[in-house]
Amino acid sequence: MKRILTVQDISCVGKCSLTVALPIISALGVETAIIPTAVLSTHTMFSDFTFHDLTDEIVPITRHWKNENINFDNIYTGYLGSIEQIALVANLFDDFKTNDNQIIVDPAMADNGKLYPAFDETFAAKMATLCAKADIIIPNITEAAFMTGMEYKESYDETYIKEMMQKLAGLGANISILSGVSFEEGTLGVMGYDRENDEYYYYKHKKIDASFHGTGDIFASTIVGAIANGMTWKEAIPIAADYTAHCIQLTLDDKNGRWYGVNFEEGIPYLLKRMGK
Ligand code: PXL
Repeated sequence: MKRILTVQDISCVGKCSLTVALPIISALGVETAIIPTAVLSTHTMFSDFTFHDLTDEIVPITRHWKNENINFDNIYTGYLGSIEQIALVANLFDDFKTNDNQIIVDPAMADNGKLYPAFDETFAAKMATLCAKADIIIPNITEAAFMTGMEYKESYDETYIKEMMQKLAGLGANISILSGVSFEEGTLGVMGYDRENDEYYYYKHKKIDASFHGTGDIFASTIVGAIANGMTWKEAIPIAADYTAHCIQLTLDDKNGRWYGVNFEEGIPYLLKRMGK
């Protein structure tokens, strides 16, 4: 069995970060070790959320693992609680990188043109330095704009997106996977770029007109689970994009739902089928 490590917060209610990554990656048959970066009562789109920082735990946890010779087939980071945590996670990458494993960074910090409440531009610049240490990065367009210094646009053409892919590649990771890319009304997709082979790959599906929290985490977790299962990034993209869209549709279909995130749970059988499991 493959073992990955994911480093992100626990939002106790809200269906994002670890409460999404753990079940999805585990369902794909991959052992999922965690480092919780913080415990929050809810994600930060609620008001008055509590926040308990766990920065001080990161070094003791990783030191223990080093002593036990524990290693990981992939290391996947998401929402990090502070600039200090970014520096500690960069050290963690140095400690646990091998010739065979891949580091995957979702710079979860912004959406719809805006940084999440806890972050500022200094944080975004520091996150760009973490992306430099990754093999694969999975930003959305807002996060990419903050990290590349490009203007955030809601309507754009292929030239804008390709420039963004080049600038993302310039941060240092070999594979960049940009979510939320739409070139025409009614469709939404994902643009991937492989720097080594100078190769673009675009995948699109029907756009569902609804926006929910945690969908970026579902998308990134599925990419990680698929890659841990031996898929290439290009094989992983359609499955992750379609599964995310499927979960959004399931959420909309349940008229009585009290949704804080999307219904990824009832979509798991679909995901397993798509994975050939
Ligand atoms: O889904 C990203 C995310 C993760 N963790 C926390 C968040 C968010 C988005 O708002 O607030 C705490």
